[in-house]
Amino acid sequence: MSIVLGLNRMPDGSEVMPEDWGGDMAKNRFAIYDVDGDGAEELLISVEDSYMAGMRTMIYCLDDNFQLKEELGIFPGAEYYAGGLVRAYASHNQTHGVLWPYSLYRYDPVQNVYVQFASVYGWDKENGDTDYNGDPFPTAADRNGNGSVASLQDAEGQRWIDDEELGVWEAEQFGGAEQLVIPWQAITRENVDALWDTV
Ligand SMILES: [Ca+2]
Ligand SMILES: [Ca+2]
Repeated sequence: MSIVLGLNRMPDGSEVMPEDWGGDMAKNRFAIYDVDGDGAEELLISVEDSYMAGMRTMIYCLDDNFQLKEELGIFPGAEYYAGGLVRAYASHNQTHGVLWPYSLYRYDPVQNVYVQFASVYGWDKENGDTDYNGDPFPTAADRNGNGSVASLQDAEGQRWIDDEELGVWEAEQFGGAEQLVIPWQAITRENVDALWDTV
């Protein structure tokens, strides 16, 4: 964390904030927390003061050689759940849906990384009758007839489901898992120095 703060470098050597950005490091956040539920703490670094394309939340663990290993890199603003589930929202919504597109990740303890297993976006017919490929609104999937459906992409491929079915599917994925409260702290000298008192 001293390197992130003092040298503006992420663990992979890339700049935390672009040099010409003139950002405020204290607007970025970090946390030490067992977010994946494997019993060991991870280092989370969330770069939020940057260009859109540079905004990212990274999760690192310590590998067997005490090197930081990347478990996940996503856009900031994700939700973290018990059992190693993450709902990562997309940086932009370029769909016809009010539903903000997101991907679901699950921690894989064998590979020691998060693996994306589903992605979702919505389509509200009132925002467009055809998609960007010119395909028509999938009326057959709109079972409740309210003009809203969702695209679900997972191991079974892509399919359209009703917006109500999405809620059922989501409940199955999460299984009532509790949303975690990540103890984020601003990346400041004071907070980083305080780490030495806790290790
Ligand atoms: Ca962990
Ligand atoms: Ca519907």
